Amino acid sequence: MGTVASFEIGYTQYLDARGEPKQDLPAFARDPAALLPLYRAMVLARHFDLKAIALQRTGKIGTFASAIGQEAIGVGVASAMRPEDVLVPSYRDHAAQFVRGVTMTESLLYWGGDERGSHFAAAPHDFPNNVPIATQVCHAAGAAYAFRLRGEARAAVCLLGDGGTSKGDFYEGMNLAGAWRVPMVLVVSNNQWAISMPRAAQTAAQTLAQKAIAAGVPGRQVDGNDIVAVRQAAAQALERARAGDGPSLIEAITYRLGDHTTADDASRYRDEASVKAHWAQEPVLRLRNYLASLGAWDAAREEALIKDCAQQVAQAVEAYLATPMPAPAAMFEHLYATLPAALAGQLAMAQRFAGTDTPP
Ligand SMILES: Cc1ncc(C[n+]2csc(CCOP(=O)(O)OP(=O)(O)O)c2C)c(N)n1
Ligand SMILES: [Mg+2]
Repeated sequence: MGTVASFEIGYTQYLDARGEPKQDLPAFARDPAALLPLYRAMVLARHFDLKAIALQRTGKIGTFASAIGQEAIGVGVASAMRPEDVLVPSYRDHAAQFVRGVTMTESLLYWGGDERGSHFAAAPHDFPNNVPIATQVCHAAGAAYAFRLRGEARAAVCLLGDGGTSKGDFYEGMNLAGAWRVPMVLVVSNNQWAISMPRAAQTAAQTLAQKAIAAGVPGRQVDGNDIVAVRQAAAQALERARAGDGPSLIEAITYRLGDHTTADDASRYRDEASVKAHWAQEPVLRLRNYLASLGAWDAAREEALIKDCAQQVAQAVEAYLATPMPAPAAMFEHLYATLPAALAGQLAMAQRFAGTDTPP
């Protein structure tokens, strides 16, 4: 029997868990001026996460999905994008969104149940948070196809979880992207868990990156806690997309250090020792150690940054809490041109309940 096809999946890491370079670094990673904004963005995302969890605990927002431990993926990917590209995120991708210009106040509005939080003033082309698992891959493939059709040098960057790669929408979106060579970059945040389902139990595939191969799309793995590896892989995939060479998939290996959401208690299904061991791999300290080794970071700068982040987050929370609640009619708006009769009755009831009778 002869071999008719074969493939290899590469893995890239530049900075190891202690922040020491393992191979020659790309130019941006040798330049503290290029790395410092990335570090600041990661620290800000972590501050936001901790505050958002606290806000949920005190009833100020609804359920929240934190990105603690996954900051290098969001910041690395978004920092490689151009403003005209389009981000198609899941619900755990605020680190990427903040780099794109989405405000922390908008994010809090979203998690507080206010749809105005999905109307990003500074990132109007980016898609809103996507909660139905993997459906955003089809949206991204469609957006990327539109860019190709119009001859625009733009890319759709889709963020997805490991569990999402078990869904039909993932395979359908990838297949279309491969067949039509659309400018899509799909980044899989493999945080090892889909709620309580471990990575090993949800697919027999050796890697998630190889799922791209069947669609004729190149797939690779990177250390998702190494921002240099993530950013470099994203930049290369974006260059390919803009050059008309089609889509790519990047599997970023990371670990979900927190609960799935604030509605979850991960201690019920996973071992505390394993979580603790993964804290040694986390991305923020890794970059801080590397910056310190370049002489570009120290305790005083860290202290100043922490103060600045706390202040920025506090201001965002203040603006969120000061935003007047949407009218009850708002939840009926924008879905239909003409409200179906069954919902019209519910709208009338909501307005009676709220003491308003203004039609939407
Ligand atoms: C279509 C669909 N089915 C089920 C769910 C319930 N659900 C919410 S999150 C989740 C797990 C997703 O895991 P993964 O893709 O690895 O992303 P992560 O939450 O780890 O970032 C599931 C099954 C959903 N949101 N949408
Ligand atoms: Mg996951």
